Amino acid sequence: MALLPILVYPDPRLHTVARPVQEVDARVKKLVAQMLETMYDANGIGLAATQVDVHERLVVVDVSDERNQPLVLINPEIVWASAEKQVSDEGCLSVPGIYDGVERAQAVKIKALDELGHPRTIEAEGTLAVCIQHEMDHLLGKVFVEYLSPLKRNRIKTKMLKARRETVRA
Ligand code: GNR
Ligand code: NI
Repeated sequence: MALLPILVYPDPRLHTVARPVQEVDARVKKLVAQMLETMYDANGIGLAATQVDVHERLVVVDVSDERNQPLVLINPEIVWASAEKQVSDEGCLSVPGIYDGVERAQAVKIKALDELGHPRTIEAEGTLAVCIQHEMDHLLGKVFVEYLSPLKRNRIKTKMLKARRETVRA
C-alpha cells in the first residue's frame, strides 16, 4: 500500500468543496486504507480526503494513544452541536509546524457511513469532537488558519511559501 502526498497550505486545491461519496466500493475502500496509512505515517490524528487531493466527503480519524482505533467517516453530517464551546490548540498536516487556538463546539453528534458503507451515529466530545470538526471543515475547503486573524494568516502563508521555496531549491 502506498503513502499519499499531502497538500500544503496555501495550495488552492485545499479550498475545493468535496462531493458526496456515491458508493462505498473497492475504490473507496482502497482510498480509506491509503489514507489511514498516510495519517499514521504522518503521526496525525485525522486526515480528510481533500488533503490528499481527492475531493470526496471522506475522512479518517484516530485520537487513541495506541493508534489502534481508526474511525472512518464517509459523507459525515453534523446532526447536533453543543452550544458550549471549547478553545484548543490545533495543528494540521497541511500547515506543518503551526499550532494555534480555535474555538469549536465542545460536543457534536455525527451521522456518517463507516468503511463498510453502514450508517453510524457518533457522539464525540473533547479531542475527538475537535478533530471531527477540523476534518469536516477540510471537506468544505476550509483550513483552520482561516479562523485566525488576517495578520496571523498572512504570516503563516509567507512562512509556508518560504519553506516551499527552500525545499524546492534543496
Ligand atoms: O494531526 C492533527 N492534529 C490535530 C490537533 C488538534 C486539532 C486538530 C488536529 S487534526 C491534525 C491532522 C489534520 O491535519 N487533519 O486534517
Ligand atoms: Ni487538517
